[in-house]
Amino acid sequence: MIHIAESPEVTEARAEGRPLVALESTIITHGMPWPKNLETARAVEDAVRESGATPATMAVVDGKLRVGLDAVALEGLAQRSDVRKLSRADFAACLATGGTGATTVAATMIAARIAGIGVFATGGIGGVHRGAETSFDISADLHELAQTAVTVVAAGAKAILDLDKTYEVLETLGVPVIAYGQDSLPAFWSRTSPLAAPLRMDSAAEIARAHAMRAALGLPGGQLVANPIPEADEIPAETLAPLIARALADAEAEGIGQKAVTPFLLDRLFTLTEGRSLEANISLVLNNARLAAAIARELGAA
Ligand code: PSU
Repeated sequence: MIHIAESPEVTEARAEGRPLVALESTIITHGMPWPKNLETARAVEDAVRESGATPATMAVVDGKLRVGLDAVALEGLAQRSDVRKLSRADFAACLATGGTGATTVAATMIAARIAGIGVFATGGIGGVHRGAETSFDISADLHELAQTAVTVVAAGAKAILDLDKTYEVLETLGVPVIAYGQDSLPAFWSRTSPLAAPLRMDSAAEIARAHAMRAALGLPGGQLVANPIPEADEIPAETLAPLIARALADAEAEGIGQKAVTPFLLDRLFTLTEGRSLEANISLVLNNARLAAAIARELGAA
């Protein structure tokens, strides 16, 4: 039996048939430093509300799946340093053993499916790490996109990754990758990349119709919507490239591996960009939350 605890806001929205947007919690516990993590989590929820949908931030707290976190739970999670980072492999174990963990993209997709929520906003998905040909480090987020029917709005895959290989794997897995409003794929902190987008859509309504069509066809798996960061907040790829190279070299020198890699690299880039990478990250998550809310509103009509 899964213990699910829904926030009153989510229960009310569901009862009234209003649109819901799932949000993850790993970005809060492992992706941003305190207290910006809490401020951002609140601002992202508000962005969803202002765009006409209800936020459902997902987490596992003391063995219960929380669908929507109240103010106390959100703050508690943001302040704790002992929270696990949950993906598909350890989600059930955490629930079964009464543990507490934050949900990654993969685990949030599973939670959204259980809660009957079709769309989810995050910053950037995990993907194929650079050097994966020897380390085999590939995020479970990619396989989840292939299996779980949730539309994920992100600013693409994080640029610390090997973007070419990440999108190759998504293609192999049959995951639709849709660039929003442009022909190239965005690269998280930067609006564009040299990679052409496999699909382009210019409205939330089209994305919602494509989501519904996949369901009608009986296709498992979700869609990745790659939404470029707002222009004013982007960091040009040329500025970032040497800093990413340095952060990667530091990770290798310090022997950082597995689940610790992404949080380590994000933290190193925060220092190397003197905080600019965090401001960009916040801006893109807010932007994704607004688009996800627009898609959620359309999903009701699709
Ligand atoms: N988006 C962000 N910051 C983050 C993440 C997403 O802006 O920290 C998290 C998500 O939870 C994603 C995880 O699933 O990073 C990827 O981790 P890994 O590379 O270890 O799979």
